[in-house]
Amino acid sequence: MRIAYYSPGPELPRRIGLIEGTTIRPIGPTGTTLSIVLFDEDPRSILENWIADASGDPVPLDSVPLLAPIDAQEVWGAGVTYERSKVARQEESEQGGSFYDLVYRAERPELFFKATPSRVVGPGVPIRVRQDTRWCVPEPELTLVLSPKLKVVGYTVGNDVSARDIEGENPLYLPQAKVYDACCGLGPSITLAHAMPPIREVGIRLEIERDGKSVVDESTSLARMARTLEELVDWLGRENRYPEGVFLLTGTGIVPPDDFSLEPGDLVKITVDGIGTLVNPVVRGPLA
Ligand code: DO4
Ligand code: MG
Repeated sequence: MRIAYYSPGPELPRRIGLIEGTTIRPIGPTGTTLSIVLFDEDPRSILENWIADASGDPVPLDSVPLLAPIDAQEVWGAGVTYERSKVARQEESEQGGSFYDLVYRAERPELFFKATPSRVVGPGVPIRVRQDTRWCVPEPELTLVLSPKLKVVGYTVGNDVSARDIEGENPLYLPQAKVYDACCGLGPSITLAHAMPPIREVGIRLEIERDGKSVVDESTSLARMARTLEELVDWLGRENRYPEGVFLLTGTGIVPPDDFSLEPGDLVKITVDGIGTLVNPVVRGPLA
């Protein structure tokens, strides 16, 4: 079962839709929110009830804009959860290298605040390269959609856009490398937990096109993650509550070659098995 936020037309409020093949149809009352689904003890049942009662017609998926599947939730990230990420950080950081090795092996994972909903962009909306970086990469990450009680309600695709030169200069600059306007892509939809393939078999692919040509095409699998999703969620919930639910990006296992940096005009495509492909163009410069 895949759901998404979409815009049914200009001036109309966003709706939650059920994706069925190449169509989407509205479910739930107008004005309902993802928070309402997440608050429910049994999100699957609430959606199944809405589906049973749905009276709106399905429309072709490509005829309506899908929106970022978030409303009031915080977005957090886990880091250095794959060996590839650990090695890349050690290479980019002259003095902080050992911190990454330590955190890769430590019981406590790296968890960081990534974005408020207003800093998140949805499918087709540009992600931004900071104006003060020369080395910026997308990070394709399986993303957990968690209820206020930290139950995994579903999964979406996340892009933890990061400035490698800023975080490499000094690990204390991490928040500036990671958190700024349009620093995070989410979407295109949420696959409910019961409908996902077995998690360790899930593949993640990162494709980047420049001037219509493929310049990056790399894949990994959740089997390569050095931690379990359960332990990441457990640590996320220590000493923090998330009254609206929370998104957790679970770390990147793909890092483009060191001579690669995103440029304006690039197209970033991230595919996660069982969810779909999140596509975002890239911009740099002041916000519109
Ligand atoms: O420590 C830097 C951030 C790591 C990260 O975002 C990742 O591994 O995905
Ligand atoms: Mg990351």
